[in-house]
Amino acid sequence: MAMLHGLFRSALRAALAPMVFLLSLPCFSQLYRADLDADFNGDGVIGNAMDSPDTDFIQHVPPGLRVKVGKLEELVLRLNSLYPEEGVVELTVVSQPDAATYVGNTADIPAMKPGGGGIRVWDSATKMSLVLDSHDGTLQSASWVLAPGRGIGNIPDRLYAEGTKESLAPGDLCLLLRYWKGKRVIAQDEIVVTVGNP
Ligand SMILES: [Ca+2]
Ligand SMILES: [Ca+2]
Repeated sequence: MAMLHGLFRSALRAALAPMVFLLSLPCFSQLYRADLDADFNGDGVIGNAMDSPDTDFIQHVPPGLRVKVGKLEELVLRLNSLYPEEGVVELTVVSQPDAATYVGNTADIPAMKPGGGGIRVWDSATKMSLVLDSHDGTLQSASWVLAPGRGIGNIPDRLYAEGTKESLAPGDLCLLLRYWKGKRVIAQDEIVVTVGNP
C-alpha cells in the first residue's frame, strides 16, 4: 500500500512538473506585479543596476530610501495585471518604530497615531495634490479602483515623497503598495524610508 502511495505521489509530481515550470517563467510570474522603486543608492538615477530589484533587500531594510525634510524624492510605481480593470491598488504609509516589519503585510492597516518620522507624498514635483501624509489619519492610505475604462493606466506612475519630520530611528517609515483582488493581495512591494535633516 505504501509503495502504491509513493508511486502515486511520484506520478503526480511528474504530471505537475511542467505546470510548475511554466508558472515559474518570468512571463507568467509577471501576470500580476506591483513594484515601487526609488533612488536607493542616491546617484540620481532610478532603476539602474545599482538600484534594488524586488528581490534585493536594500529597499526593505533600514535605512531604505533616504528622504530629507523639505526635499522631494521621486517614487516610481510599476503595475502589471492580467486583468487591468479589476481590483484596487492601494498605497499606505506607516510611521512607527517597527515600520520595517510591515514589509510583506497583506492585511488591512488601520489609520494609526504616527510614532516615527514624517513624510508627505505628492502627485507631482510641483506639489499640486497631496496623496498621503503620514501624520494625518485621514491621509495615511490612498487607493485607486480599477474598473472598465479606468485601468492601471490611470494610476500615477510617479509620485514624490517629501520629508516633513526627521526620523527617530532608521527606517521608521514604510510605504506599502498593494494590489488587491477581492480580499486578497495579489501583488505588492514596499519601501522602507528614513527622513533626515538636510
Ligand atoms: Ca521595487
Ligand atoms: Ca540610483
